[in-house]
Amino acid sequence: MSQSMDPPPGAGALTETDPETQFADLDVDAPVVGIIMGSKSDMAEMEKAGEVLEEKGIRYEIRVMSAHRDPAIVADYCANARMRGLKIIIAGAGLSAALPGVAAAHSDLPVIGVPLSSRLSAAGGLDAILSVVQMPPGVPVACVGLDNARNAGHLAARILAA
Ligand code: RP5
Repeated sequence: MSQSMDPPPGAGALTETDPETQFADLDVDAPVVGIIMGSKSDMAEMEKAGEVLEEKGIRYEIRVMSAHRDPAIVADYCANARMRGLKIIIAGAGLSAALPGVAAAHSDLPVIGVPLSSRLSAAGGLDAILSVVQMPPGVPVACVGLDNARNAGHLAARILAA
């Protein structure tokens, strides 16, 4: 369907070949948030981020992929995330918790890290907190509290609404 689009003062007119014009009327139901985690054992906590998104009517997908055990899968998923229509990646992991940082290394989307505790955690989960927080300059990860995936869902909703 074509629409008349008057450009704002100083801006060029959108043409029918601009992607914004071509896809403006498509009813797309692709997910906008990707929730990933390092292990199946993280699912019970990470599902809570999905519950928050669902309550707010935000489409998401949820997948298990380990930064250490499936590095190529993580790299592909994150490198293609923007092209697939995702706007935010939520990544949960425990122990050395590399997954959020690796996601931020392979994607320029906002990454929200969820540090998780597990039976092998050192210092009650401080290991994962430090792994998620201590990113090098230029490769940011937003970190929510330990085992607080719900807050990752809330933060994602705020970013999408900003
Ligand atoms: C990380 O190590 C996972 O994120 C999980 O929190 C922790 C334990 O993993 P499993 O031993 O349950 O696979 O990779």
